Amino acid sequence: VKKSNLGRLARLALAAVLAIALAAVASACGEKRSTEGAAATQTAAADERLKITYIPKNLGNPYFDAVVDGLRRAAESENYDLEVVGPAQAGATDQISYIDAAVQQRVDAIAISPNDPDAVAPSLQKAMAAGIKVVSVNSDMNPKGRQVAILPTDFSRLGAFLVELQGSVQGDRGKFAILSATSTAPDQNAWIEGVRAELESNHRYADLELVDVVYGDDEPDKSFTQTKALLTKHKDLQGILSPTTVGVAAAAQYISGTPQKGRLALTGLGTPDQMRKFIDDGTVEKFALWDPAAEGDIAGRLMAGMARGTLTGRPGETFEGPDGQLEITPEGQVITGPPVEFTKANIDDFHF
Ligand code: RAM
Repeated sequence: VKKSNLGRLARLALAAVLAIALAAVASACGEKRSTEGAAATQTAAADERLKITYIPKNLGNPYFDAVVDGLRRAAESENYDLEVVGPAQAGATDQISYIDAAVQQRVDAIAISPNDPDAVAPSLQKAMAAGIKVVSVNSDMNPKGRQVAILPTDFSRLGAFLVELQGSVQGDRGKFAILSATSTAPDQNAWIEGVRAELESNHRYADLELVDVVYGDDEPDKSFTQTKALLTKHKDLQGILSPTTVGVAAAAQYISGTPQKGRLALTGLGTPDQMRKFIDDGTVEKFALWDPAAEGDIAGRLMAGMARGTLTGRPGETFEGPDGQLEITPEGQVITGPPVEFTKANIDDFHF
């Protein structure tokens, strides 16, 4: 064998070894891919304990703690372990690393309260491609990123509801501003749009004027400062509507220490536990919310059913919720329930 042939043989041998190695890697990948593919259609056994991850907008917000209570309630009957992870702040891209980590851990399902309708969608698409069930909780998002969206209430009616609430505390007239959460929050933005539509279309509110929308980012300090700034900027402001539990509590905190207490018409969506003292001291006459735990409970039942293959998560499907039958709408949404108004008369009946 000539030297040159030796070299050629060596190269051939190396190529063969490489080919075998590559084939092995490819087959391993193929196996992995087919496992994933199988997971995408196959389901967990009826008695298997599932792993579910919930990613709230941010940690430390009592509203999402109540959603977690509902998810934990469902965990008992649905037999799953729940992990709650999320960012400290509710920025548009802050949840992505938590989604990716849940995919790495091969959880059975992910529930997320998205901080942005699109930013989280690509990571959630990867999760679904790996066979993980994905539901959006508290708002919808880009439908490519989720299978079902659990809405806390009927979004098509909430705008009118909030205007009626605001109108009722300021006599359907005068200027008011909105103190929202983050500027990208899909739930908040849908509701603000609904408020504007109602103001424009309903003659009853011809004298009620929305003059500003500001963002407290669901941070108490920033929401407090934004309230103060609103009152400085608009000397004739008569009301503030804050459709976020963090915002309305922080605004009440600020207003309660000013001569505007009891005069400025402040209302919004708050938790009874955070707002009780402001109802008691007259800073707020009334506010509203639904039961955040109910949507957590619904999400838990739905995800477990989808992971076990007893539910598909497709439009038109019905399933048993905590308070009766629920149906997935043609848009792939599940609507939890109507809002409740809280006043001095009933607030002590509610604890969350
Ligand atoms: C806040 C969040 C959430 C909203 C509730 C009412 O905690 O911003 O988006 O639904 O309040």
